[in-house]
Amino acid sequence: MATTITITGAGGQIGYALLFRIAAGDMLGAREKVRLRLLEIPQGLASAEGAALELQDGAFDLLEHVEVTDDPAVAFDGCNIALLVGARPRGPGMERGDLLAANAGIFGPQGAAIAAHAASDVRISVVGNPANTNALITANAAEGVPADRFTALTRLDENRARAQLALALEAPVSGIRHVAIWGNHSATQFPDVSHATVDGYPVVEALAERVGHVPTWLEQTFIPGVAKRGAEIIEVRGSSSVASAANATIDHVRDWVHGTDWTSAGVVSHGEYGVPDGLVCSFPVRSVDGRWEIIEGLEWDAWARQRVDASVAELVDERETVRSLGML
Ligand code: NAX
Repeated sequence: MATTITITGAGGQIGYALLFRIAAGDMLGAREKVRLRLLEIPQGLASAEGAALELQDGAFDLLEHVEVTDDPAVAFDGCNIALLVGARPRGPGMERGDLLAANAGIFGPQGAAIAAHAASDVRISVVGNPANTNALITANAAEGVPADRFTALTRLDENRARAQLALALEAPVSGIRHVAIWGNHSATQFPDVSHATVDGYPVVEALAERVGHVPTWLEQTFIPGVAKRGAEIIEVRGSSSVASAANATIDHVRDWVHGTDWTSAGVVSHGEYGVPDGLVCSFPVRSVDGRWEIIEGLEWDAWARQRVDASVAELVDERETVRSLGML
């Protein structure tokens, strides 16, 4: 049986970068057939339909079916994997509350449609920003779907962090492991190298031989470099991250389905590391038997604790804003 994958915002940039890699088997493997459901708003339908024509022209062996729709009930019918990419961007003069409210108006109904129509094993990955709080809203609206099925993408942040360390250490990125992203997918996130290794050797010790005073480098170069990489891409490229975001989405789902002993993802907190219950917060996670588990018992110093607390405070604030608007 094929896996049914719903991609919202499929007519947008990330959607275009995702579809062909999914059809080629990069996400679920070279033996798993896929059925794609492309959800768009009416203004985006033509672009999604064009992508569907190109998918036909790819003659992908694994691609069983493509459907384009603007109806969430059709898009999520029988869905096993939902990639929620389409979101409302911040427009001119829009306050943060307006942005959260506009997205609650998208992700709430999509959560309800997932609960009503998706397959019982559905897994949801929210890419559209603000990703963590959008995932929270989706989970809240999807009555009956277990909370552990909802995630927000922070894998792009982790990939960026590993790449920056590889550059600083002049080491292959494949040797850099156990980097963690904590908190919100925003400028407050905490990319944490305290448990990271390069070829099995502590990254912090390797950095000391390269960058001088490691805490200064982390504070002034590494953390802002990772957290603001999206803005750097916009400045250099003239457009936001697309292929790297699609790549991270594929990494995230592949590891969720096939397993990994360490990555980072926004998942629903049960109070781990003092993060308030119910928030969708990025943690270091492993995937075992198709389920994410938060990696517990990691030790932090006071500086790291304060960094995580600041990002978690932002998530609490976003949740309060959405609640005060009556949308949660
Ligand atoms: P685009 O503007 O190119 O595409 C978004 C698409 O979503 C549009 O085609 C639009 O018509 C559609 N859409 C809007 N509302 C919809 C709805 N209710 N149902 C279905 N489709 C809807 O943006 P793109 O560059 O593809 O980025 C998509 C989202 O990813 C943005 O919110 C962006 O901020 C976010 N990102 C998240 C990242 C992450 O790591 N979590 C990194 C990359 C990216 O910034």
